[in-house]
Amino acid sequence: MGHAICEELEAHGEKFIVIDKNESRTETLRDEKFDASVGDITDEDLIEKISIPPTIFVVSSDISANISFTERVKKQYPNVTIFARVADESMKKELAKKGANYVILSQKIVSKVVYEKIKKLEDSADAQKLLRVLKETEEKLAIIVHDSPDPDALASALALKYIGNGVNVESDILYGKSIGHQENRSFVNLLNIELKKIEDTDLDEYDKYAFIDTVPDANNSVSVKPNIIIDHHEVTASVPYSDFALIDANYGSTAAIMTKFIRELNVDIPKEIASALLYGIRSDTQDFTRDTSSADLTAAAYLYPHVNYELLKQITSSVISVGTLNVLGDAIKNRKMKGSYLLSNVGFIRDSDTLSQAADYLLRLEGVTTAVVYGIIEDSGIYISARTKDIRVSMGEVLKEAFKDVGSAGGHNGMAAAQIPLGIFDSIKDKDSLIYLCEEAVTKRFLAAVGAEDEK
Ligand SMILES: [Mn+2]
Repeated sequence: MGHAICEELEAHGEKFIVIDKNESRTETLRDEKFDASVGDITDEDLIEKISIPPTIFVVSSDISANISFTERVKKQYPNVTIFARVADESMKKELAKKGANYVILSQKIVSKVVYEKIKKLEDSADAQKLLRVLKETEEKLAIIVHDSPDPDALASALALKYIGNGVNVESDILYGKSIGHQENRSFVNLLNIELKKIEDTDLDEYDKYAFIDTVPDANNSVSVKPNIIIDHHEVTASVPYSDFALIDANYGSTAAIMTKFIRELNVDIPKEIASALLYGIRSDTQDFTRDTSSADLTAAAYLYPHVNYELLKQITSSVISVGTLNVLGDAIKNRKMKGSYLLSNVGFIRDSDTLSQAADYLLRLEGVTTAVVYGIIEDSGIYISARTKDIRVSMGEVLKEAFKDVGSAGGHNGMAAAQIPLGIFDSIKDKDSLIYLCEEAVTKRFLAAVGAEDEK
């Protein structure tokens, strides 16, 4: 029976260890590349010898040994989930009394069913753990989103605030810089999302900090010890320890992760939250066309019946601002082509969100596979936004390669952004010279990074 379970877990890519008292069987398991070691569950010290995982299958053929082992584990580790094997129905009760969460009748074992049960259990364990950490908040929780929060970040923050409210935890949503994109602004206004700017808040007012759709030290302007981190971006640098972390790049959006929590916690979902989350999923996955996982689709399907469509429509049909239109105009006018690379310098701008919209737009131009739009924000830095249709390159990696030694960069395969502080151009006071030098620096570094400097 143990072997069937191993195969099932292996097939799902789960990590596990096998303990068997029979040495030659352990050998065989190792030959099959399972992580197996010799150990006997009747050995009173076994629990001390192995590190106890969150889920254990106790499926030896010695039923009374299964029962006593279950009892011993549960005494020391009441939170461990145990699947234990019994011989017949009559022993089910006894095992349940000893603390087994699930009882497997040897003749009825269907490993697939068992696996599905664990998966559900693990999932709800995540949501329960999040709730436990939230409940530990004594003063107030700070929910920190990235500097220029997008609908995914804001919807997810809203959902966390809502889950917190349910257990009497007060929280504020904090952001660093600006909400530039007009769609994001109307998202905030229509949903009445209350936001605080980090520079206007005293971070000491809070005793717990949650990072949502971002991780500490990435694209946000705070350095506090995180308690909660929920994100779906690929993280390359090490993330500081937190009481609760779910960072999973398999999700196309953080909103899908938050939807999963709401489902698992079995709480009602208000229409505004459902609408916000659905909008977040749709915008991060570009209407399910980019980095979409089945989890995003499942979450969306769950949200649909709870959504306020009128509200969604209002957000989507928001008007384009004059500022954005001007940047778009400049981006079109100043575009330069190098092979299928389009680069456009839009000069001085007020907010960096307009760059990504311009890059998105220019990517639609015939013959363009990659669009890079950049501009300068006074007293701040050079902002660069890049988009590509070329599936062979990762824009995130390209921008890192190009600008990491003079600034910061990051992103996904198809889209990325970078920033260069103006410090290096400090001595240049004349705006036109600055625009020229910025163009030279960005173009040269970008083309070198993609290996296109000599292409004409
Ligand atoms: Mn996101």
